[in-house]
Amino acid sequence: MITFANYMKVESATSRISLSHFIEFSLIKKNRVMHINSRQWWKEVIIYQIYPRSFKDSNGDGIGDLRGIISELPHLKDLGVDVIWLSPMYKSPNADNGYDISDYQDIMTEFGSMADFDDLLRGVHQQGLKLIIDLVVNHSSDEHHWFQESRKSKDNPYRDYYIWKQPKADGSPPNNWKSFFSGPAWDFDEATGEYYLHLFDKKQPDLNWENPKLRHDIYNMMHFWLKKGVDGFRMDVIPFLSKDQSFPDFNGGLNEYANGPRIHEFLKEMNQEVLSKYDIMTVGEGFGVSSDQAHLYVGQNRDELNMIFHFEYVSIDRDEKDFFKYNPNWKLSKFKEIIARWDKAIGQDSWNSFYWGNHDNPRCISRFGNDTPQYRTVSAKMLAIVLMTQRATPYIYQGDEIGMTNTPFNGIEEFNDVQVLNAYRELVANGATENDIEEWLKDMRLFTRDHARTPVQWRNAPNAGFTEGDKTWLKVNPNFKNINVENDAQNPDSILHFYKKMIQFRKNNLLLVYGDYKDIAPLDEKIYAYTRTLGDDKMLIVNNFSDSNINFEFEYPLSKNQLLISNYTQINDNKDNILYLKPYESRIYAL
Ligand code: ISL
Ligand code: CA
Repeated sequence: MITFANYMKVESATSRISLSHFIEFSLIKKNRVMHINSRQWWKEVIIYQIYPRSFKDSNGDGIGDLRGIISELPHLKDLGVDVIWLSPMYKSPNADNGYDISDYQDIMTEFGSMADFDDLLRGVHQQGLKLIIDLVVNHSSDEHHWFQESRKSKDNPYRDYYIWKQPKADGSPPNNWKSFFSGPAWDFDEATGEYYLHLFDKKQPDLNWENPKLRHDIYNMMHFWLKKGVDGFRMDVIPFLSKDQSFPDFNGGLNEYANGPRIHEFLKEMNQEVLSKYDIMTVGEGFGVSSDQAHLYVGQNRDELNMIFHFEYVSIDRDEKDFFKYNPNWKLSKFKEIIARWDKAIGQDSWNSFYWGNHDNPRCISRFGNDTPQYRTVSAKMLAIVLMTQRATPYIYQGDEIGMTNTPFNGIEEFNDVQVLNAYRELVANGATENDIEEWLKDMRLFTRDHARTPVQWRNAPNAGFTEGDKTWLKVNPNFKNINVENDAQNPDSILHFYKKMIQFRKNNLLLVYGDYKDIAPLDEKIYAYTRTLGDDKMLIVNNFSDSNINFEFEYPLSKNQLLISNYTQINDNKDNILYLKPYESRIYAL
């Protein structure tokens, strides 16, 4: 196997590159000059998401915490990632595991103290890494003092920090909006006789972004964290901040809350007041943002966000009408159409992100790969190749680097997620039979967010070495005896070592960051094949997304010494221009 030796050493991805937007950066490569428009550090990094509750417990209470993360920073350094995104670590009563914040400038008791956070940030920076934190400002907790005040009286100074409305004449809610976590999005509050809006749990009241005082307080809070030195934000359900002030009835689509009339005004204001003053990165959770709308959020001349996570390809196996129903008919061609359409929409003056999973989705190997013992390792490696060869910033979700899989959840008592528990309560309240519940549980077992939240499997030890205590807040996947970090670290052919290799491979090849993307077999239902091109350099990436052997015909014959990476140790020789691909085989060629 050859390395891409003809590439000059590029600057380390995290090194600071000019802030200005239309900088043209020249790379001298051999005797040619390669021009890369708008080179930015946040396009060149690899990001790793930590869900603190499930990452590592330091004090034996069965709940992950900040000191646990500190103890595993060497694992992340060794893996080779550049940036850590930390899911919420703020003070919270945990109705939604920290996505319900009761104090934006304090730390969740179970996770530690502000001193622990400062140590974590220092430790991250000492390792040469960066830390971005979650910004959850569509809603707060109902236990936030703003809401405690707000609900007291109609003339309380904090009343307008939230969205209060009169009941309809018959006493019913102001409109038909539904909560993502079951039931109406409105809750009646006896004290003042009005409803408040909550798009998520009733313990997550929506903040009123129409109120300039609220916006100002949020900006100050952001300055507080940025002055500490955090390197950016992942912004929770950011397209939801602005609401149509006529509060019209909706047809029930999940996307209808997104892209409200003032969203871009708010984001521009946030950028001007806060973001533009620091060398940081931002990624918005782009729920409900279509490829046509993407550039409005992330266009380089828009002064809003650097990139968003879109939902289209990660939702491809879900029923269009029911988010929690499996769509057995999803097609690889559709997946590829989505990737290509977004690539085009992003164009040369915006930027994109790519992720196979996060704390809201089942494990990617179980969805897009194959989690049977025979194919888990190769398919996980194939997904790593795809992740590291997209024209987008790659995000690795904790545990994916060792190929963690979905967990067998059985009865309702094994689930934890508010989304599942609320839905269950609603079913029971509506008189569902045991059979109805069993049917519904089938979908939950496929799609529950709990799959992503089981403790990270560190060792073949009680509770997977996640905790020294005798219990964990959510069950440990029973496959931890084989699937764990220690095992993978010892085995040179492991998924973990492959991730390390792919991370370095991406970092050594700016082509993989900036090169043009072209799908060369868009209609194939088993093969995902594309090229990346930068100047005179070109790579071909071929992936077999099926469990069968496939003969893939390329334009012309490829020789063995053009092969840069493969996820199999033994590969079949090509014959003429035919590649004989094994199940889930993935190869990268230099063209
Ligand atoms: O997770 C989902 C489906 O499985 C989505 O409906 C999810 O609620 C949506 O993507 C918004 O997610 C974000 O905001 C929520 C929080 O529960 C999620 O964890 C967070 O990523 C409310 O803050
Ligand atoms: Ca703990």
